[in-house]
Amino acid sequence: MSTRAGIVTVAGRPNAGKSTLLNRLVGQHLAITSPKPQSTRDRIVGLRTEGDVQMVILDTPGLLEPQDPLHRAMLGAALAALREADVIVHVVDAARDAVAPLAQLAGLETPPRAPVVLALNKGDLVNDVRRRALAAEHPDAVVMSAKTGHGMPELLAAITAHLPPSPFLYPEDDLSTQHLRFFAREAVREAALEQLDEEVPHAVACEIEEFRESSAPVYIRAVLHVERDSQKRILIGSGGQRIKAIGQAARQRIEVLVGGAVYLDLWVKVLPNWRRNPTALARLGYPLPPDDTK
Ligand SMILES: Nc1nc2c(ncn2[C@@H]2O[C@H](COP(=O)(O)OP(=O)(O)O)[C@@H](O)[C@H]2O)c(=O)[nH]1
Ligand SMILES: [Mg+2]
Repeated sequence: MSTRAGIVTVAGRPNAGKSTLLNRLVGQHLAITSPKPQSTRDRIVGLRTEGDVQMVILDTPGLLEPQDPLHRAMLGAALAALREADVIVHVVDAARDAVAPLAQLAGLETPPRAPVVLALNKGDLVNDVRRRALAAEHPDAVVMSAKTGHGMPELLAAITAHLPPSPFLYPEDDLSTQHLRFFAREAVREAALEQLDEEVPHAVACEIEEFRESSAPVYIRAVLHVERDSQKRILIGSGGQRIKAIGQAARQRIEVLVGGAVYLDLWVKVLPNWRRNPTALARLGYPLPPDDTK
């Protein structure tokens, strides 16, 4: 049997539905999805193996003009994933955004090297008239919905057509190349994101200080870092209610990922201005790109 395999980078503006698409392609909730923008901060790797095709899917932070060093790290991660791609899936929120060239969104002088499949997402939110207009205007695009699964066969076929012949790169049963520890961090961050409003979610980072997979229940000590005391108080909530709710939701998610009981020891600490501090960014998993000169 001749197989195909390669790197499929999912890119686009914030909130287009990239992480929802990664989760659908993998068949498991690996990446944080949220109506709040900028929930994805670094690249998430998902694997999809079906029949004779293996996709190494890279979910990326949304392409946007960086406002601070954290954003520069996020953009750097997205651009690196574009450079690695065999195929790029450019996800557009068809209900909200106009279709702009990916190079323009990414601030690139030349288009990316890899072929681009245009995925007009949130098709479930557009009416038939607009759907027909979109299809006429972008005949090569796939109108789809990462939420409902509509259009997935067409999208998979369009991606597969660009994948090179190659042996599989990872074991067929693997869902990711990243470790549970990474996804535990993301699960805690996702639970925090859901419980917080306004600007606070952007100031939250999670660090897994200890991950003892061999103990039963699995023992995890996690710290939620915020930038200011006022944010710490919000995160803890009156009588510790909010942090308790975050911990409970996060634990349940991690238990699905590890397939067993988890003890989550969750702390909140202030790490002043971490979003602007290159050393703190690197420690929290968001290193600035090597060519960052600002
Ligand atoms: N109605 C609808 N909502 C979607 C679809 N795909 C994603 N969303 C929602 O759009 C928001 C942003 O999704 P997310 O995957 O986090 O976007 P990302 O920032 O591009 O990764 C979330 O609230 C998703 O539930 C879709 O096909 N239809
Ligand atoms: Mg995302």
